[in-house]
Amino acid sequence: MSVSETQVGIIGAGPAGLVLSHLLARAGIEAVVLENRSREYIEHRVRAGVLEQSTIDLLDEMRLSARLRAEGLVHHGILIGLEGRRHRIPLSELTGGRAITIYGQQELVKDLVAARVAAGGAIEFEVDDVRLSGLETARPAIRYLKQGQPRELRCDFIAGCDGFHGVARRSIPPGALRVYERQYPFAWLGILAAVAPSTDELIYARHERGFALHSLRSPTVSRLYIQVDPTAAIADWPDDRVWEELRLRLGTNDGWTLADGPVLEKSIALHHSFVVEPMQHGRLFLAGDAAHIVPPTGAKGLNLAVADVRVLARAIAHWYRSGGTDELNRYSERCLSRVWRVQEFSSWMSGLLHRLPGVDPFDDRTQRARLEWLCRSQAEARSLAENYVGLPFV
Ligand code: FAS
Ligand code: PHB
Repeated sequence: MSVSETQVGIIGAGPAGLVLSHLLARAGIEAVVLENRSREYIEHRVRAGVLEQSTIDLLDEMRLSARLRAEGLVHHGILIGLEGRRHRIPLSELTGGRAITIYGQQELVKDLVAARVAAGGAIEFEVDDVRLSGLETARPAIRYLKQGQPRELRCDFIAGCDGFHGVARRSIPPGALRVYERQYPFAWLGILAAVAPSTDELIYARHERGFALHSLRSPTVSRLYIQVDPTAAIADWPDDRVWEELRLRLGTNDGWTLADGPVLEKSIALHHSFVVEPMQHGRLFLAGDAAHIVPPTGAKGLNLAVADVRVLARAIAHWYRSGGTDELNRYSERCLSRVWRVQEFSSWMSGLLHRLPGVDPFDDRTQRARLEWLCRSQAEARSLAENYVGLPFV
């Protein structure tokens, strides 16, 4: 068994693990990232697409935003579609100039991996059978297989950035965590299409046939979602049917048309809210989807992962500088205040815009009235805008 030593062992090369490895390197702290997929795979995995102002500001500060600034699309508003009408929420006007940037998660992952490798950072891809031990000791360890060979990485801290299905959270004794969970009675079928977007800003549409979202990735690539039943299968949704449904749900009374094109990727994502408390167990710190999942309606998952590791990197750097554990001990509490704010906002957005199966006519009317109020009340629109562009980091 080959044994190696480092300061921080990071499991997972998603946005959480990669941003953490960069933040620690900036603080002069050594880290090793262990990822069970190939570099090729993680750099092509289609997921998020909306980056909050705070995420952008942090990537600027870390000098990791060059391509994002060059190719990302800055949006100062979003559109709400309701019964054939569109209403614009002027995000920047309502938030003192803050904005969102559209940039594919896989593009960000590509940039973060390239910069880490170029700086000589350690990322091990295609590791297997990752196992954690000694979490309640001063030198926890991560055992794993690399090309079938057993390895052990000893460290001061382990960062569990391995997503919802990862091994880190499952390494914590069951009774040590409180789990909060909510399943939603709908899912999103998402497509990536090689067609110029038919809108300059995101369209969130509430429709009696169900929710629809027109997002985008570039001037030539669109990203679109429709609400489907959680039991739906990709085979039920041939491309033509998807485009037809998008046209119906995004349609307006003013003759706007949706251009279609070749579908590059199609996937179904269930809507799920999940939070574990605390986000720490001994020397193991959970961050991102390993600790919490939000429904994508608020476009928050990736941004919350970045917010967590910003707090974690500062707490770990404080420990190496001063030996103080105060910031480490407050890691969970500090992250969870943002996590619950975002959970509330994301489930509010989901409840506002989706058609609930078997909905009671009274609830249907109040949902519509809530949406109409959002389109009329500047206070309501400002509340959405503040949450959507992302609350400043504290
Ligand atoms: P990730 O899941 O991104 O990364 C975890 C990494 O750990 C992965 O690379 C995985 O391969 C690796 N790993 C897992 N188990 C391991 C093990 N045992 N050993 C080693 N490595 C392991 N969020 C938004 O904000 N906006 C959106 O539009 C949006 N759309 C989404 C669409 C889909 C289909 C999905 C699934 C999610 C979407 N999200 C969206 C949420 C998503 O972006 C996540 O919040 C984000 O990827 C979280 O980042 P991480 O916590 O780094 O987890
Ligand atoms: C996306 O562009 O993929 C996207 C945008 C907004 C959301 C979710 C996903 O709420």
